[in-house]
Amino acid sequence: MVKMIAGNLEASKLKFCLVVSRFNEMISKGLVGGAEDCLKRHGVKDENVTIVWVPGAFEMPLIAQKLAKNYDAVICLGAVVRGGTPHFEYVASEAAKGIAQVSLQTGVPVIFGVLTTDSLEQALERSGVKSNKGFAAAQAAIEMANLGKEI
Ligand code: INI
Repeated sequence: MVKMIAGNLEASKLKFCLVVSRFNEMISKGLVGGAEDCLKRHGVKDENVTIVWVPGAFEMPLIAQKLAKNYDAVICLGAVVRGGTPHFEYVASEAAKGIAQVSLQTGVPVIFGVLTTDSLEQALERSGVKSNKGFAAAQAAIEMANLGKEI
């Protein structure tokens, strides 16, 4: 018989930290709203959610690393929007690599809720106007936190 394991979405006893980029702050605030909505709807208590603001997505990995041990999952939220220079590539790729590395090093799920878009319009669409990547990131955090305990 096949054994199947999937993380459940029960979150009333879990603790989360949101690491949020102040760069493109309006987008970030939309993502935070989506993440908070998701956590609340899955039973997470207000006192079990901490929000830490960082200057930009590039700074997320270090702060996530310092925080990880105190939480069931860390959710990184922000937006890297393509400009006319290669800066976008460096910031987006270091944020993605760093976040993955922190997750593997600490064993704590660190979720990549960072939009990487070609325009501000695309980022707006994905931070509440049409959909909300923050909500999806929080849901992934709950699932991964529970999956880590179940395996
Ligand atoms: N940081 C972001 O979070 N998003 C961006 O779009 C962005 N761009 O395009 O420059 C950005 N840059 C700042 C970067 O994350 C660092 O804060 C900065 O380089 C200082 O280390």
